[in-house]
Amino acid sequence: MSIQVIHNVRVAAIADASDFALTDDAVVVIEQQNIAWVGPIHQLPDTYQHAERFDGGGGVLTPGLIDCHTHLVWAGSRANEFSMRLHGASYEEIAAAGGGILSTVKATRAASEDELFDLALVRAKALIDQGVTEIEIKSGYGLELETELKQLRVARRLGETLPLKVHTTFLAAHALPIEYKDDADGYIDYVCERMLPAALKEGLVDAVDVFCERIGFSRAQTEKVFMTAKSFNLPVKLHAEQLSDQDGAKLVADYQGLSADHLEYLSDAGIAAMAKAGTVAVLLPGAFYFLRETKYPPITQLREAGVPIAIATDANPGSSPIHQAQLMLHMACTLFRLTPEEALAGMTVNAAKALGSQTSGQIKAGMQANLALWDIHQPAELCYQFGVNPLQARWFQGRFSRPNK
Ligand code: DI6
Ligand code: FE
Repeated sequence: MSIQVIHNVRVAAIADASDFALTDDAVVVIEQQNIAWVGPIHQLPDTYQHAERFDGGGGVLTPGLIDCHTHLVWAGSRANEFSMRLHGASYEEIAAAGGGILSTVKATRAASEDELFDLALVRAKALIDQGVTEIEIKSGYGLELETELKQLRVARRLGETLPLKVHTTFLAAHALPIEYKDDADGYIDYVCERMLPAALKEGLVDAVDVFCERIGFSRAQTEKVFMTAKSFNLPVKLHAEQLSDQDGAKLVADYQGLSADHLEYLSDAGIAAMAKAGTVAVLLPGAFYFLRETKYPPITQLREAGVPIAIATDANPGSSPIHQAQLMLHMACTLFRLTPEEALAGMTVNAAKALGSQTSGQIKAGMQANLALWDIHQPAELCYQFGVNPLQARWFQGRFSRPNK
């Protein structure tokens, strides 16, 4: 049996933001793909005394980071829009010139599956080299059957090719395609009756998401998608309260949703419903920053209500063109005033919760051996600085690798 003993590390086990035990001079034992034992070196059981050892050099060992909200698979570029905005064009003018989500849809439809794979591969590798071992990837730039399937196949292929666990999310209800202009209900019927069953039949769907917003889909349309998802026993999540309060967080909580994401306009009723259902609040500081939002998610109230908080990149071409996990830890602290412990719990234990994973996000016996070793002395350093990558090594399901720097 393959056994690895990592010694000379400080282990941040991260059970949650308030239970952030740091064990000095610790040892983690990996057997095959899983963590078999964690503790201080003087308690290491005899059976592991003579196993192969890896010297962690006194660095900090955390669970591998988990990015629980990304839109990683897309083609084209929105750099021109970025530039147009900085030259004074309004959002409407850009949309009228074929911009916005629909411009990414056009490019994604035109790209082959291999082209999409190559584009997404670079982004996924960037995350891996920053200590990410698990991500979620959404569809939503196809808005018609073939392209939604193509995006989800690429997401699955990334998980098969890379040392990375990939969770797929079906987000066909992301925007209204031109083919259904003025017929949002008709599009939702197409999503529920044709697209979701087809994607499910190919084994491409782990969860279902909707963009519930004035410029997305209504609460009633969202509920229709949720009812369909539930009829297939699929978990749901929601882009909720990003630009306005649509009462979406309460809706997704009522469907026992895994997470409600964004949440700048979240109400007290939404918080109470999420707390009751155990729905995770996924905060996306990259989108907040890039869109130059001024309204903050209600962090204090979420904390007081005991809602688990996760942090993710929201990597996408329109509102968060950022593939930097460590930067999100930093921004969670600087923009949202999370403590470093909360930020790290947000990209480990709580991100695992947001993905419905029971076997990742913490360092304890029985969990998968997804680990990141950092050349730092205290975990807060991961949040404090960015731009210098302190990742020394990572283990994915027990497999060791070093980052490309
Ligand atoms: N909310 C967002 O911020 C992104 N999608 C969503 O539902 C925007 C995606 C894009 O502009 O391409
Ligand atoms: Fe998003």
